[in-house]
Parts: sequence; structure tokens; C-alpha cells
Amino acid sequence: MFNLILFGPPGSGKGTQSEKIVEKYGLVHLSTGDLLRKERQMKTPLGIEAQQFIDKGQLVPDEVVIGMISSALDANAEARGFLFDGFPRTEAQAEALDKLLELKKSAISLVLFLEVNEEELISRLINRGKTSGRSDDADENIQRKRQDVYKKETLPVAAHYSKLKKVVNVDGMGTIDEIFGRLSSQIEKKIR
Ligand code: B4P
Repeated sequence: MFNLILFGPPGSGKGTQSEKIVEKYGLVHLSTGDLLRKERQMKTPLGIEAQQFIDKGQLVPDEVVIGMISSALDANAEARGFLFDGFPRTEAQAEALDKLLELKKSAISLVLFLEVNEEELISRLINRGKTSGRSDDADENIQRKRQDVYKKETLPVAAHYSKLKKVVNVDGMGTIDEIFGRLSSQIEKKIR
């Protein structure tokens, strides 16, 4: 199994690049952001609870997202590999993911870390907000809050996988195709 984490701050292009990666390499795409937005659309209790955190630029509680990922892994037992997009976002989530994969006699193969400077991130998200209709894209204060939460709660995930020598940093500035080329070459080094 080839299990990839696409890592990076909010707005670094994880969702954008994930679509291209899953199409090229046949992985199952698991985006906790997409899963949470689906729950909200369906107005499930989980979706309604999660939205209160998302609207403030905060993370949704660990047990909620870990439960969602655990069910998604079980629902795709035949997958040749997974692309985790926006997950794990805390150290507790990373530890839980490692355990879930271990139960499947598997592990994370590679973490690709998209590096983008903060001003570019804010500008991309403000732009996305013009058409996305997403409450968490609505204003710059929420964007800045999300970047702060990322630094405090999510960056330790990179340290967790760095200790296991699984992280490769990738320049996330440039055109979508240029960045996809850089990501693909790292994936191919690993699967070859
Ligand atoms: P997510 O849905 O994961 O989204 P994101 O971090 O905002 O964006 P992403 O990095 O995917 O950027 P995109 O490709 O869209 O999270 C939303 C919220 O859900 C979180 O804040 C949190 O509250 C909650 N949540 C999700 N997962 C969670 C978890 N595990 N634990 C707890 N809470 C969780 O790109 C951004 C924009 O830039 C787009 O408009 C795109 O078109 C543009 N763009 C992309 N690449 C570009 C490029 N190269 N040049 C110019 N523009 C580019």
C-alpha cells in the first residue's frame, strides 16, 4: 500500500493538488475538510457541531475527525493506497492514524509538505472566498486565525513524521502544473 499525506497550511493547495494526484496514481482521496462539508450539507448532528468550529477558524475536535477517517478506511478495504488531505492536523490525529494503519499492516509512506508564504496563503483564500461560499473563507481575520491555529496545532505533525524521516518539503509557489510536477517527481522516487 502507498499512503501519502499532503501537508501544508490552509490555502497551500492541498485540495487542488490532491485531485490531480489521485487521478494520476489511483489512490483513494480522504479529505477531512470535504467530509465535514458533506456532513454539513446533509445537516447531520456531526455536521452542525463541526460547523461551529469551522466558522471560527478553529479545528474540529480530534475524536470527530478520527472517527470519520476510521470509517472511511474500513469502507475502502481494497484500496491500493490513500491520499490524506488536511489530515492529520494535530499530533493526536497523527498518532491515531499511525495506529489505524498498523492494524491494516500498513504505514505512512511519504509526507509531502507544501511550502507557501503567508501573504500568498491569505490572498489565495480571500480569492477562493469570492466564489466558494465557504464561511471560513469569508474574512481576513478568520484567515489569520486559521494560520495561527496551523502553527500551534498542526506544525507538530510535520515534526512527528520528520522523526520517522518521512517528510519531503516541496516548493508550493508557482503555477498549479509546476507544483504538480514537483509533487509527482517525489512520489515517483518513492514508488519506483
Ligand atoms: P480544508 O478543507 O482542509 O481546507 P484548506 O486547508 O482551507 O485548503 P487547501 O490547502 O486544501 O487549499 P486549496 O487547494 O483549496 O479545511 C477546512 C476546515 O475544516 C479547517 O479550517 C478545520 O476547521 C476543518 N478541518 C478539516 N480537517 C480537519 C482535521 N483533520 N481536524 C480538525 N479540523 C479539520 O487552495 C486554496 C485556494 O488557492 C483555492 O482557491 C485554489 O484555487 C488556489 N490555489 C491553489 N493552488 C494555487 C496556485 N498554485 N496558485 C494560485 N492559487 C492557487
